[in-house]
Amino acid sequence: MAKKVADLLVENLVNAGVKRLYAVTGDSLNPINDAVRRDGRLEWIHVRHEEAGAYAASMDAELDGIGCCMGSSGPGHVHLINGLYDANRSGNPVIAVATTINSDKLGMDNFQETNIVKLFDDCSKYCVMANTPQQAANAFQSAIQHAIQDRGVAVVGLPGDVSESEVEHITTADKNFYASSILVPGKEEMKQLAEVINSNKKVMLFCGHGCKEAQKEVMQLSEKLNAPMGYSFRGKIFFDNTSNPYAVGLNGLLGSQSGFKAMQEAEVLILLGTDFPYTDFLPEDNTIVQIDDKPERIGRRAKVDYGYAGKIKDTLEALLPMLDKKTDDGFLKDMRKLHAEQEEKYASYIEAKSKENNIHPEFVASVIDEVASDDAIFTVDTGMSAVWAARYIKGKRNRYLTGSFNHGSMANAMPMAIGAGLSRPDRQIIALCGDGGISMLLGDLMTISQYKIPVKIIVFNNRALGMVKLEMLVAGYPDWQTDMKNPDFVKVAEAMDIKAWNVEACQNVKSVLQEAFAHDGPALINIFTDPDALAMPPKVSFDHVKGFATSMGKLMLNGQVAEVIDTAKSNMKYLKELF
Ligand SMILES: Cc1ncc(C[n+]2csc(CCOP(=O)(O)OP(=O)(O)O)c2C)c(N)n1
Ligand SMILES: [Mg+2]
Repeated sequence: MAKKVADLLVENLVNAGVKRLYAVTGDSLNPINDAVRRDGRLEWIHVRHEEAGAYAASMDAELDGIGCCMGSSGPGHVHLINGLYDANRSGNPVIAVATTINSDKLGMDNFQETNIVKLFDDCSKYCVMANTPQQAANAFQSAIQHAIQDRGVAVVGLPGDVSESEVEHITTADKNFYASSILVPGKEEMKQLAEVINSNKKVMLFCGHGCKEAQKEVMQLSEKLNAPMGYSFRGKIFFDNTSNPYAVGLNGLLGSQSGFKAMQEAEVLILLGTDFPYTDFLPEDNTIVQIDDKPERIGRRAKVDYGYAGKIKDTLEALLPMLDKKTDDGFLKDMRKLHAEQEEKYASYIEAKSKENNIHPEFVASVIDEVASDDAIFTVDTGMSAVWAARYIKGKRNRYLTGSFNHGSMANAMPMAIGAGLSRPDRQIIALCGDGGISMLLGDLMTISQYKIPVKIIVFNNRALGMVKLEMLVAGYPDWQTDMKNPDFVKVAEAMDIKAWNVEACQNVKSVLQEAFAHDGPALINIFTDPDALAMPPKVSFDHVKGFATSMGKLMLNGQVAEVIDTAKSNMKYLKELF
């Protein structure tokens, strides 16, 4: 029986497990809008900016295995780009439907025309232009299958006239397959891996997001080897909890001395499911093992000696019985001691005195950690809130934390919270936003309001692009164009029918957060934080650098500050020593 292409698309999406899509309707997207409405099984979330929709779809995919967003002709789908980059780089299967002008008009620089394949090429794993109804019918199943199996974005370019046309005969499967397999290194490789570990004393594990399904096995490995366990930002929420006796912290720009040192001092460093990009923080002289289910990643960041293709869970299950128990826990104890000192140092930053409207963000983050539920889902903006989350948000029972950790885009936390809120209505969703970040996609607070998504939006309002401010000062630039005049975020939220609170004083942080978290509906908490809070390097006071940069009126490198700036700029060595 003949079927409309738009109806077939809806059917494919439903059969693949898609529950909702994010879009702004219009022109060539209208036939799909109509098909979704008539079918009734997909939820249509009308976002205010398509970029927010792409982030939200990415979050659906991260939590539920698949997500979907759509953009209408030209500017409509161009707006998806940044969120799709983020999804694609995070390994989140997202189907993006970019509808476009009628097929007979394509290729002649017509109104709202883009070259879809060229446009999305760099932010997708698969991109197909459905030029005819039959091609569209074939492309849907294939695009979804690519997104699932290649773990990324698949884009379908779909002219409006094609959507409205009918197809007679469908040759593809009418469903998609979440095909998974056991993935372990070969027999000889497993023997070699066990031998490397058994023949060395000091082993350290460094765990990334690839350990998500292997938390139990990673813990068993640490236990068997008395191995300190470090983690990347994407891996931290699975292991960074106070009851983990092996945790030694993060490494990298947001990391700690213990996370860094353990890596340097281990005889064997095992990188587990991590594509940790900060090569400056990785050691060069010890033996490095890397295991990843995407073997193309092996060796690209570090001087890896042994590389293996395997899922972390499968590989560790097979490996554990092949390993000898290590009884010497000296290395672990030393690193844990260092870790405890580091945690104490972080705790001392919380206690620093806050002035009115200059609440220490470290304190705020620690209170969030304290009052959030044990299975909260946190989304964090790129900027200083990521630093505070890295340091103060702990794993607890079943928490999850995510952000734009690969793409590094601002404004991600609020739209990601939209996706998390819709796909996990049973969980507490907390977005840690910068004031710069929330300003960027502010209109989508209205999406939260319209669909009554009960997320908690916390704005770290430091009236500045704080991270860039710091970055400029450390690099020796006077900070310029980093301050912001902000709207009254509480009034903005209230105008949008979102309950909101201002917090100007330290002593109110906890009670307001508790009240907002208990509120049965969306909430925004605008916290006036210290714009001069210093995240790194920890030994350099912000006033030092600021005084130097501004009072001179021009750059004069001298004394300690010159040394800091010079070294930080040239090779990060100084930063490393500070840790
Ligand atoms: C879309 C985008 N634009 C610019 C940047 C560069 N950048 C990174 S962090 C940052 C400042 C963020 O400011 P804010 O959201 O206020 O957070 P804060 O650091 O002050 O906590 C900027 C401009 C980016 N990462 N992404
Ligand atoms: Mg800011």
